[in-house]
Amino acid sequence: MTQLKDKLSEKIQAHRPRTARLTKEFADIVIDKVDIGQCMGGARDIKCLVTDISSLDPQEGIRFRGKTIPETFAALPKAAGSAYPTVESFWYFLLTGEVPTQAQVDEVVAQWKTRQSVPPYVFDVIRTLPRDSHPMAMLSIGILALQRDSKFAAYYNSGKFNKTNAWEQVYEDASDLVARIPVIAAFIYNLKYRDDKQIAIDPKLDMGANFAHMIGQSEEYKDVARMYFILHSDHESGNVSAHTTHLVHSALSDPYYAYSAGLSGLAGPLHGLANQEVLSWTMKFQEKYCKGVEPTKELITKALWDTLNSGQVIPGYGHAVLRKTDPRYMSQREFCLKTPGLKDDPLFKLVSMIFEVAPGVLSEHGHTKNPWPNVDAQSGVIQWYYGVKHWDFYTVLFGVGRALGCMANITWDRALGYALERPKSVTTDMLEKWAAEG
Ligand code: FAM
Repeated sequence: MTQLKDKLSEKIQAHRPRTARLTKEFADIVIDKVDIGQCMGGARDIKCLVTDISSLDPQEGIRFRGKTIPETFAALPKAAGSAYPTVESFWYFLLTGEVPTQAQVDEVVAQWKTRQSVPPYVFDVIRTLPRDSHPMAMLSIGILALQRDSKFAAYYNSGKFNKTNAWEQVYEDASDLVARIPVIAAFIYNLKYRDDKQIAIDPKLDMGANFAHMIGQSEEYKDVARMYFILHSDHESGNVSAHTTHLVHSALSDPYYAYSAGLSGLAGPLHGLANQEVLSWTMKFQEKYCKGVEPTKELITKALWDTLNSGQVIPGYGHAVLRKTDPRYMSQREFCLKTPGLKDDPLFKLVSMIFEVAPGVLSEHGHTKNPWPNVDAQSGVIQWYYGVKHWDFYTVLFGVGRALGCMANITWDRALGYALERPKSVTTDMLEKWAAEG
């Protein structure tokens, strides 16, 4: 047992009586009601999922294990010589809710080194795909290919399956998956955009630093990777990628099946693909409106209206839950403002100008409930500045980070024995009958 698994086991034992009591003694306490609008409108806001990994307040934004983003960054041990924590320290924190000591972080870093080697057949499978396949399809397929090695699936098939201990095998798969996904992502990046010039893992580096190294990036990018993966990790469990992962795992499909499905959801333009769409929108804007002229607020306003009038959404703006500027947006903006060079970068200035104009345009348009920017409105700018200019790769970066939250969630799902998910459907006839009855 590692210190992390030990601590997790202790936390799980302490938590189990709480959920058992809720199920046994309070199952019929009503906490919400469902109206026809929610039934037709994507189950928005219905309180029927449980997670303790993170929680999302519409005004304040995300808290990881009770801590805001600045509190999380301040509390966790930092990578050597860096202002940001290692991803490994964050993983310990997400799983257990406790801030690890440096020794506990070092153990996770060492553990991930033993887990991160990806079987060669996974690379073969990805290599077989047409080179112009979307990198998210490649990533989802790569994760799915790893299913052959699932310890949870092997345990289920062993004939000794025991519900109480099953979480341990989910934890093993989850730990392998989070250690391996950056290696697969770096392979895809090099395959598609660096003429297949692959770079070997550096066993001395933590996860974020090693990812930067593997895609041939600069020293400064190491903190970008750490920050990016942590910020994108979790956003409650009702968003498409987290919910899909939870749903698929609720059928006892192993973590590889579950996260491959989650990644397929993340690849949608209303979800994780928005970060690529933001860059694409901004570049098209420059191309169409700014040939030889500086962007102005008037030009941006015109471009935003043109987009809305053509029936498209403004990517990077709006949110299903948030009702103010996403603190993940602000955290990345602060990174830009404190990074010499980046704060004067023309693309950052343009995105900042869009931030000044878009909320007003969206409010006047009057459709969206939230005219403020979300995480995706800012993230591409940083990648672009550091030379990661293939924006169809941006959602892959999101997917590497989101693995942390999804894997922490399903480890706890199994530990607490959460049920097979099976909401009830109704027909239009039923809804019309209830509508007529008032
Ligand atoms: N531009 C134009 N219209 C928008 C809009 C935007 N950015 N955001 C919402 N709307 C419209 C929406 O299409 C809907 O229109 P209709 O009534 O005509 O169908 C109306 O406003 C009400 O939508 P809502 O209740 O405010 O938002 P939803 O909860 O339905 O959808 C989002 C939430 C995020 C899908 C939506 O705001 C959107 O499409 N945003 C642009 C895409 C984007 O940035 N996605 C990334 C979200 C991010 F946080 C993530 O998951 N990574």
